[in-house]
Amino acid sequence: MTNRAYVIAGSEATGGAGIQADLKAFQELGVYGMGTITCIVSFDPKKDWAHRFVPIAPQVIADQIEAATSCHDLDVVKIGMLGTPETIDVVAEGLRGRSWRHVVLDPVLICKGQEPGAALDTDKALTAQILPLATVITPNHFEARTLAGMESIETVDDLVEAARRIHELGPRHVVVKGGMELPGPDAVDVYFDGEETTVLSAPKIGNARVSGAGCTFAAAITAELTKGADVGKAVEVAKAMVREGISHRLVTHAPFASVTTLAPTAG
Ligand code: PXL
Repeated sequence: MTNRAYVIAGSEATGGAGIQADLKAFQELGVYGMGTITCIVSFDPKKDWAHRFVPIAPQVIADQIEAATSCHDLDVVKIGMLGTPETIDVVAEGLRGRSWRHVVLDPVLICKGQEPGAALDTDKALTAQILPLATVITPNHFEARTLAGMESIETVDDLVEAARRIHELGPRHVVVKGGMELPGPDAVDVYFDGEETTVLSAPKIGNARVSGAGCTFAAAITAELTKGADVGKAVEVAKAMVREGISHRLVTHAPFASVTTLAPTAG
């Protein structure tokens, strides 16, 4: 396990999403993982599992980035939930301080439980500061609508249009995840590399969103890029892995199931 992958993301205390899912995906795909925690999310079972959100102090984030990047030669990083404009400032500065072969951005836009006003500032800061540094971005349906400025995304053509618009914001590789949100029997993702569009389609499993699927998807892409795969191949492996993880999801006491992190089986 000589390939090293890095993630800067939030902790999600139930283990389904966030940096917990990221590090499990890294391990499962055979890369050595290390992480910088940006915030701590603890769902509240007394309040319908609402998000309790605590940001980590910016200096502590800077310290973690310093420790990880001084200890290891890293050239691929995944960015997950950041959560506040202050966090975005310090992470953007950390990223700018070195050259990356790939920055994989899962643009986690709004966390329930945050002040709506603060979330708006956070979305703006993410778009202004982190998006231009990303080489790969993996927005879900809601994030794609927000970033592309589209009122609705209902068809595969809409997904393609969203991917093209988001590409113009900077990232060379855009994967828009249709997930459960598009009508029809298939979960459809669209990958656009600036020239070619690839539609990835697989039958939906169940009819509910599964916690941690997006985190695992971007983490798996990151792990594969670390090992030298090209983005198209990395996206394929990630889609297969999330499918496997959704079919083996954990039923929990919360109203959502949690993805498990299993390497895709051959074939
Ligand atoms: O799945 C999005 C996500 C990412 N990161 C953290 C989270 C969540 C959703 O709850 O808590 C830390």
